[in-house]
Parts: sequence; structure tokens; C-alpha cells
Amino acid sequence: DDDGESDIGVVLKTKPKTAKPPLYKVLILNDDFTPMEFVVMVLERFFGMTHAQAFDIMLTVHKKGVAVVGVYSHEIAETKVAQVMDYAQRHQHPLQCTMEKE
Ligand code: NFA
Repeated sequence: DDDGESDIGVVLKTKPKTAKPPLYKVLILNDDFTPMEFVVMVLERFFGMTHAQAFDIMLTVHKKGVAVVGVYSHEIAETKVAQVMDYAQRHQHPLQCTMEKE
């Protein structure tokens, strides 16, 4: 510049024009009655886990009371929760599956 002032920049951050959709954690809750093998099967069937992954996560739920089993868009998370709740009910197990905003 020719006015004797030093040039100190100000960094301006612009908002991205497309907002990223919120993500939702899908959680499985422990209970005293659902068989361990049933939970493992649910995790394999609806969350695409290997048997070893599913067994590990099932044990985490069993010991800690709850675990995140996946993170999805609102629509996909709702579908997973509905599928698990329906499958558990059909097999007469009290297994609970829920979702919460990340
Ligand atoms: N706690 C259950 C049992 O001992 C197993 C279980 C694990 C249930 C994870 C629900 C979720 N049979």
C-alpha cells in the first residue's frame, strides 16, 4: 500500500453452500434375557459385521450396558432401529435398539 499502513490480513471463513446432514448413532442396549448368540446374529445381519467384530461388540454391550453399533443418516438409522426392533420382537427377545444425534 502507499498509505504507510502495514498489511495485516484477516482470514475469513465462508460457509459451505451445502450443509452436511446430521449423523445419528445407532445403539444396542444390554438386557438380562436376550441370548448372546442372538445379539451376535443381529450385528452380523443388520450392521454388516464379521462374526469376530459382532462378538466383540456384543461383549462390550453385555459388560458396559450400551455400545454404538453404527453411524448413519437419519433415514438409514431409523430403518436399522426398526429392523432390529421388529426382528427382536418376532423372536420374542427384549433387545432394545435406539438412535441419537451425534
Ligand atoms: N446380557 C445378555 C445375556 O447375558 C446378552 C446381551 C448382550 C443382551 C448384549 C443384549 C445385548 N444373555
